[in-house]
Amino acid sequence: MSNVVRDPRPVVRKFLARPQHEGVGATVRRSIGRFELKYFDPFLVLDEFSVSAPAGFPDHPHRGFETVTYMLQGAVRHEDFEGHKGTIEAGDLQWMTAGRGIVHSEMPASEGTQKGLQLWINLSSKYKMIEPRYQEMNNRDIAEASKDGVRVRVIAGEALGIKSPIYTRTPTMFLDFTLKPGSQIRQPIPGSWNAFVYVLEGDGIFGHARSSTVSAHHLILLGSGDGLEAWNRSSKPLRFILVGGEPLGEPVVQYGPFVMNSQEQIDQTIEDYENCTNGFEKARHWKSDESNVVFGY
Ligand code: FJE
Ligand code: FE
Repeated sequence: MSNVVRDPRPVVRKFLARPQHEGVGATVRRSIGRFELKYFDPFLVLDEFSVSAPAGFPDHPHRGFETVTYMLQGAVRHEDFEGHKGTIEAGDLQWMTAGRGIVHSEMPASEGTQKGLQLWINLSSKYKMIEPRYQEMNNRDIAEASKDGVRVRVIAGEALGIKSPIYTRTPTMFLDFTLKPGSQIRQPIPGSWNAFVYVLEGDGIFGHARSSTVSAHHLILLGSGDGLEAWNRSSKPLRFILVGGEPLGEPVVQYGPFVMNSQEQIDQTIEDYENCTNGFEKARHWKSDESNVVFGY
């Protein structure tokens, strides 16, 4: 990928992600996936979540897409129906390809408020029924580069000459930028991809030097061009994620945590989940450890 940005992408839409209730007692700021922005191909959901015990996301299924969990503060304990379990701590990444089916729980793992981002990336029709797969990285293993007041953590894709080892079944870039006051970036993005920025902290200028300021909890969609230009002209650090992905251009039929291409496939999925078939076999006798603790049985 060329390192030059000749045709910066403009900001075409802006959304404030207000808190809403999800899971059991949890709060999410949902930007993609809400009514005004149901789908931004290939992205289905972007949640900035906040959970404190005993709230959380107890036993639930997924099929047909990937969930990417990137922790910002605290920790979440994850456990699935195949016995895969672990704790995702601040700075850690879990890239889960649900494929034909995962049933799992995602619950707070420590005291206080656990915060993070969860992104749902759609899978192409030919990969919706693949075997589930996890790619996990600890905070210290995520590649980081710093230059001229800019720090980038490369979750997926490439930035400042550094590449992430994460394999993206749907071609995706996911970069976590922190800009010191007075600094700026130019980041190439493949021309045919959809791309957005979500601001985590501080105030930034995106797209063009004379654009208006964007503050925390805002999502901005980028228009066409070959990259992102962004500036921090404030007196505090600016932190945001830049995410881009190759659009699938396929029909999307969603029923909660099941995302397929047709209503028939959704009906089949509901049947598979109810009957524990076609990938949901192990759900028959499974219950997370957490569900015993939380509900006391
Ligand atoms: C889900 C409602 C949900 N955002 N962010 C319905 F809340 C969920 C779900 C999550 C979720 C989990 C974490 Cl750890 C972080 C999240 C939604 O689990 F899957 C459905 N279907
Ligand atoms: Fe989940």
